[in-house]
Amino acid sequence: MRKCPNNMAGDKRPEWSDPTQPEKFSSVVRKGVEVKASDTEVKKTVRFKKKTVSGPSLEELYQGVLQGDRTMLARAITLIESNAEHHFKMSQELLHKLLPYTGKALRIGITGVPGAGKSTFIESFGTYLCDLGLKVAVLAIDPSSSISGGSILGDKTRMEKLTRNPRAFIRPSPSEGKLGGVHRKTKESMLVCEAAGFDVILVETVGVGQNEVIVRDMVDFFMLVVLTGAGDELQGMKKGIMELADGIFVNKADGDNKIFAEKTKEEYNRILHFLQPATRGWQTRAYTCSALYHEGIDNVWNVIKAFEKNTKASGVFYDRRRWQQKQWMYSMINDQLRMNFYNNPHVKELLPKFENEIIAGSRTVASAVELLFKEFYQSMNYKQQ
Ligand SMILES: Nc1nc2c(ncn2[C@@H]2O[C@H](COP(=O)(O)OP(=O)(O)OP(=O)(O)O)[C@@H](O)[C@H]2O)c(=O)[nH]1
Ligand SMILES: [Mg+2]
Repeated sequence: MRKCPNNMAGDKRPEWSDPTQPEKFSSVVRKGVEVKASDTEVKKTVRFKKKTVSGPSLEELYQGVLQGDRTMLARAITLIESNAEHHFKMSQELLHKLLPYTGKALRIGITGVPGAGKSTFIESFGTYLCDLGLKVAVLAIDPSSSISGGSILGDKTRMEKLTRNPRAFIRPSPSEGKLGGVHRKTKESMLVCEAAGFDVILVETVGVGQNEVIVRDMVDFFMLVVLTGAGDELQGMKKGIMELADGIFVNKADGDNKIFAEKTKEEYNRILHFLQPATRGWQTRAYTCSALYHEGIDNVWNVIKAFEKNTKASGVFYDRRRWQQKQWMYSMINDQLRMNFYNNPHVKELLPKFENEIIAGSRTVASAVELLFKEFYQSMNYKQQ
């Protein structure tokens, strides 16, 4: 019979084995192992450690942006667009460091009704500028994703060539949200692009709502892309928006439409003659172009360059930029006020309750507002003590 190995000492033959013929059985009953309570304790091992992806440091962002690193530029803009308080602080520090490198780009705002051809125009105009050796950044203030739905998606396909151009950088819009901040976010994104070395910044917005005014307040040249239309339509067009523009471009001046585009241009010029110009010393005029067929695009640039030369010589260019700094401050104050108010825990708690009461007709709007502010101010006083 083979001898059991050491560690099997204590093993027994099974009861049913024949003790007279032990060599016929190889089965054994192994002795159990005594286990202490402490051995059964499950060791705490963290199996799925949550990965914390730490973003680039302030210094990395600063250096990256100055070197024109696109990834860092995109990260810096993401930081600016974030609504988190610690991101806000970091983005402000970054801006403070970058500010000396800003201000050299030409800032151009582009607006027009949905379908006017803004995106196609930016593709054509942006590519034209890149071919001239300039670096072009495109930013968008775009509420249309909620109005016409998914126009950013459309833009990606309409700006395909520009998206692939190494001299261009395209960034879709920050979302509006209740706390606002679109003005600040776009303005600051623009400054970061300037620090990254972009020569021309194009800010696109759909011509609805308040956005034209916001863009007008942050650009040097503001252009309106329009379509051909009958005289009556032009008369009915909001005078306000025409008075914001430094140039009106009748797009889609191609094929059979060309002749109508020329007529529309004349019509616009007639109306513009009676309007207050947007920029002192500069007569806003209408022109035709075809974004799709790249016609008249060089003329757009000539108009803008002439505008720059004219307004820089008269000082209007610099006056406007100084005034815009002031506007930026007020816009930030408004953001801050809104953010403080809506993020206040007392306000947050009361708002939905008051909303329901107002809808049910059991509370007046005035009393809700009065109480909300009372709570807000009281909690502010409490904080200050
Ligand atoms: N014939 C012609 N079609 C054009 C021209 N420019 C744009 N289009 C067409 O007009 C349509 C709308 O163009 P977009 O560039 O998307 O217009 P948009 O103003 O950006 O529109 P939203 O993003 O919805 O506000 C597209 O089908 C374009 O191909 C042009 O110069 N000529
Ligand atoms: Mg578009």
